[in-house]
Amino acid sequence: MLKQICIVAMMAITANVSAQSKEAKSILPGGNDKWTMVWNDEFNYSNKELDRDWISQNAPSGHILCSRWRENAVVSDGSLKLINKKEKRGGQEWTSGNIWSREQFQYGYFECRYKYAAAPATNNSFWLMTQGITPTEGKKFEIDINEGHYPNEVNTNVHNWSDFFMEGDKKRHYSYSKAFHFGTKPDYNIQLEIPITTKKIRMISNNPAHFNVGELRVYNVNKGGYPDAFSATADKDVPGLINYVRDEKTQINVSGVLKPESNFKKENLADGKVESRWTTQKEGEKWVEVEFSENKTVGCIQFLNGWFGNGTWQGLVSDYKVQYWNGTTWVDIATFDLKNGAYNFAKDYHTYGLDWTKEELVFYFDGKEIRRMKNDFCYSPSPIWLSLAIINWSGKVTDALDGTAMEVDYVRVFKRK
Ligand SMILES: [Ca+2]
Ligand SMILES: [Ca+2]
Repeated sequence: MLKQICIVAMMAITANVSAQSKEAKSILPGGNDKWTMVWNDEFNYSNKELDRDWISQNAPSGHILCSRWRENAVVSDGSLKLINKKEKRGGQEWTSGNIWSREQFQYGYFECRYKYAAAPATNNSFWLMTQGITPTEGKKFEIDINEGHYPNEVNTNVHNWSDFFMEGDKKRHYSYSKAFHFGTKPDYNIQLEIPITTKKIRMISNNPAHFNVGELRVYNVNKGGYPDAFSATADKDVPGLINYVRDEKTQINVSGVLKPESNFKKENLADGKVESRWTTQKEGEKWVEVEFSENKTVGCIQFLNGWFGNGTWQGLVSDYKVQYWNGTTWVDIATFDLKNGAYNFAKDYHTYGLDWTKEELVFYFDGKEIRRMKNDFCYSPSPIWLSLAIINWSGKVTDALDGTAMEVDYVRVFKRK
């Protein structure tokens, strides 16, 4: 009898070990041996068991474009799916999912492995926010470990929800945000190994939101080389350079302008100033085409996109093609599409982490530190929140959202040994 029990127990242990070994391993700050896991959810259970450790919103949400319901949070095949649906409910046009843990946590390393919903206009969030308590020390707070925007954006924010100030007639709270646009950059420097001769060059993009271009430069074949794309004096930096876009006989045509009455006009593309920009229209394909008065032989094309604010580059283009006209058709010179590369966060799982101590808040992406700040007021226990939202500040809301899901492999909480 005893022997039988032992065998059953051993089998149970073996089964448990093999189930665990299928889970992805955490990568913890300073090495995994410094930490002990104190809470986790791997979502290895049936959908109805979700309610044991989590509470779901079941109501409209005035601040976003969807109501959120338990039906939109589904556990299956080892993961939690928060699902966007195009359906009228709670007075809103869309539904989605939002859950928070019954347990509250204070300090430790918080890690979540998830994929974004694969469409623009979504907020894919793993976050902490005080709820149901009035802090005895510090403030009511929100720490967004990541408010993820498809395909490549990570947004970290810390909000103070206790103190407010007036900005004109608007009541504002204090917040400290930093965004990361992985896989994109402001400066593109396309040097051609084999020069091309053409009358027309264009840059086209299906970027979901509007974007801007500070300068578009098309240079001759130049023995002396080419300037740094960021240089404020780029066109004069290297002897022998000719920027054909700035030739007065060159025509520039664009797909549109965000605000025609504003100063974001196409002429800014070739005024020699990196800080003056052409801003595209919001919708549809965006393009700029330059036509020379006669055939030119081109050795290098440069452009600058985005704008610098909050200590980081913002609004960087997610895809582009630079092409030339060969007399019959457009031919690619250089192409880029974030969706096809390593920085499409809807395609593969990534981990988002926070090392929260009384002294500091340190944010991690795939086990690497991306942001470190002093902790001035986040001293109270908080639930863990997993939330998907449809929003109007990260691209256009389209029917492509219907059925997309934020998929969570696990949430884990660790304490320092
Ligand atoms: Ca400019
Ligand atoms: Ca899992």
